[in-house]
Amino acid sequence: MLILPLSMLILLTQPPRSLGAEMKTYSQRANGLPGRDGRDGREGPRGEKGDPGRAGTMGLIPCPAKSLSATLPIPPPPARSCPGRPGPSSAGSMASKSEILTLFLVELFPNGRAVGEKIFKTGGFEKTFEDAQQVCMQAGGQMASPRSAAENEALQQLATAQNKAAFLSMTDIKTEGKFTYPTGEPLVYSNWAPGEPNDNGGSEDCVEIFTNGKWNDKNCREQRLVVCEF
Ligand SMILES: [Ca+2]
Ligand SMILES: [Ca+2]
Repeated sequence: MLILPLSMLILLTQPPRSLGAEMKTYSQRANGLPGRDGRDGREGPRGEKGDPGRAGTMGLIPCPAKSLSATLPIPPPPARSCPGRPGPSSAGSMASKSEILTLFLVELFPNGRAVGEKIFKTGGFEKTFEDAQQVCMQAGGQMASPRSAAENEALQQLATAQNKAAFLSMTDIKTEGKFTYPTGEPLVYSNWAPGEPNDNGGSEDCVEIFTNGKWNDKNCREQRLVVCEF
């Protein structure tokens, strides 16, 4: 009879702490899992204006304009880079000379002609021999002195283009009948028209070239087309 009261005594004397812990565990198992995240909220108000950015890098330097580009069909340079300088090779040098020659011939057209190393150019106006001499000298040249058929033909073309006879540099002022260049040297080439020179009226000491290329001695005070040579 003593056993039962003892077991009851043990049961009654269990610490109350363990019973509270068991109840707490039960309580946790009874709650649900955390729910899913909610939807995003509405857009907030506009922020303040930001600071200005840093300075950008320097742009490309524009290509220098080509001379005579306005009169020649030279294509515009590439938009993003400038053409480089001609290289030191012989091919680059020849291309450059060719370009210079083209510009030179364009500059002469239509009032100039290049024959060998000589250049003839007319101002398109007429003057007396003395005035023509001065005009050509002031331009750094002298009056036309054709010394070959090729040079004479170039002068004929200029006279034909202007439809005017032109004065040449030679005269027989010093000795009648003996035509010389301004240097005093006698003629090395001539293309006289039939019956010329005739010193008509005893007063023809200058020379004109007709549009057909033939020469005639003429009075120096007449006015003829000015053609200089350089
Ligand atoms: Ca004469
Ligand atoms: Ca004559």
